[in-house]
Amino acid sequence: MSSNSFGKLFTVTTFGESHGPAIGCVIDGCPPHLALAPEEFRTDLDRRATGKSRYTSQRHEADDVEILSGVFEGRTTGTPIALLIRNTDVRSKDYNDLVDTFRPGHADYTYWQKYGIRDHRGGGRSSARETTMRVAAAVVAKKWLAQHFNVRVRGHLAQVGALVPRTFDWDAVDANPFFWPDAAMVTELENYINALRKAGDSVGARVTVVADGVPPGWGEPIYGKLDGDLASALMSINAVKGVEIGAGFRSVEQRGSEHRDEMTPQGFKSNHAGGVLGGISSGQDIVVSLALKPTSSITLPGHTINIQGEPVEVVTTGRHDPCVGIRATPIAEAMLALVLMDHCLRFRAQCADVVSPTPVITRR
Ligand code: EPS
Repeated sequence: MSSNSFGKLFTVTTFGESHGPAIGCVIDGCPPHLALAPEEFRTDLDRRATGKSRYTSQRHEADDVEILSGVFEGRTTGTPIALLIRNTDVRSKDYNDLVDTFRPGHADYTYWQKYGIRDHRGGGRSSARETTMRVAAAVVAKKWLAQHFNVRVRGHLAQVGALVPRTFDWDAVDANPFFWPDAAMVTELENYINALRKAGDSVGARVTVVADGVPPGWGEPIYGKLDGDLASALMSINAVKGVEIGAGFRSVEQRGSEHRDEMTPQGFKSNHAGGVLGGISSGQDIVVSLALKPTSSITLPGHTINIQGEPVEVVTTGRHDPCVGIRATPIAEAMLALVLMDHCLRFRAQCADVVSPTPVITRR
């Protein structure tokens, strides 16, 4: 009932709370013989972490991964891989005023109404801290997919408030704290976020993730559609309010003559489908965008109620992100990689020996 696991053949279960002793995950179904060491988690966990720039929450977590099981002499064994990260920088007193008050726009109210009990410290289980384990699990998936299929999963911030990149360069993305693809705009972005923080407010964002190298055939035709599972996985990230595959909502204004991705022996002429046709990968890039809402924890006073249902004013103090979208790129990449890994294994289970007479046409 609690839905802390996802995936069918490559399953990931996460556990832990933001201010508890530790967070962790169990990955089940990972193929054996993949070399895996604790240091390999460092790069992606650092890309996702708080406190790496002035533009995110100043909580400084060590994010050191302990591999508790599933790896023997540096290789996965095919048994469940348990990963643990101990929380090292909790400051629970920031949450003392929230014991019986619900932050508007937050999960405080719904958790309380559903369970009648909640860990108010750091948002407990509803905190973005949980996404650390998704990123850790995806390190395993990304590595296996790259080794076996040359699949590469990348992402970037595509919009912050009204700001959109004016140029695009993948090389710029990891060279600034925003995962922003237009290096010339980074100062503008810095000023924008600084002003926002000063005003005690927050803003929404758009993140785009892309996987290349995915062969045709991954995904299932009806209830296990690749795009359906991607939408579900990406929507499960904190603060996500919308997911688009390919042209997404732009499809509304398109004509069929524009949207259909015409095919030639040399390849597809466009990729409005975002690499998925009929729920199954086409061999084109998988392209997914997500809309993240503005952080609800802001220092501007707002109206809310307490657990008695009385009106109160709330001001959220503590170490919050003025734009959660800034840190969402590695998390979105992780969910894309995890869904692809699961569908890759599902494809192998049913269709690995299918031979198509038609050559795979080149990706666009
Ligand atoms: C978060 C609030 C902040 C962030 C946290 C997510 O936590 P705290 O109030 O305990 O400082 O730092 O993010 C992380 C710790 C993380 O690793 O992503 C929230 O309300 O979701």
